[in-house]
Amino acid sequence: MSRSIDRVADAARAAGLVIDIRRMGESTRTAEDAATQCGCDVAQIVKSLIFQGKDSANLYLFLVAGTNRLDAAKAAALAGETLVRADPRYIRDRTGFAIGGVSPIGHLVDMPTFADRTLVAFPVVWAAAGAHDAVFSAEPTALLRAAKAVVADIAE
Ligand code: 5CA
Repeated sequence: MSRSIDRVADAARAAGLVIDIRRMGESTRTAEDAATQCGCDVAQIVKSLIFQGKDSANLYLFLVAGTNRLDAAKAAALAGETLVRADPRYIRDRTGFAIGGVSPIGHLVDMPTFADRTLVAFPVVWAAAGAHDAVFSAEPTALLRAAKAVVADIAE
């Protein structure tokens, strides 16, 4: 297993979240790809979107249901500053995950985390596990607790 996947497994264990990380052997880079591989609705895929403060460069993690779009104004209000999409290399350096494999848990650094409240309605959700073909499923409330996410209205 890659170090990135190991970090996800370690973070889950530390949070008391029991997960089964699966390497699908096919791309799970996008929510659509992941839903195809997991055999679930796209809405049940947790997108892990990293934004940064326009001036501060602080990173923020937004966990968004696969069919929803992050509302920029709501996200900025929660962060308390104007946000811009983070640069892929900066994301990799600071989180330890490449885009397409960014997990909700196991980042190199802690960052304020906010979660789309529509996720909690599902019995199970699927999220990236640190690689382009790695995913895990979890009960959403338990996952969001492990991610230390503030559950909020963040979708458009
Ligand atoms: N593995 C899947 C879900 S399990 C996954 O990681 N999906 S994702 O939505 O969390 O990650 C892809 C997201 O990365 C895209 O929705 C997009 O918001 C973001 N992204 C894609 N390209 C870039 C880029 N060049 N710079 C910053 N963010 C990007």
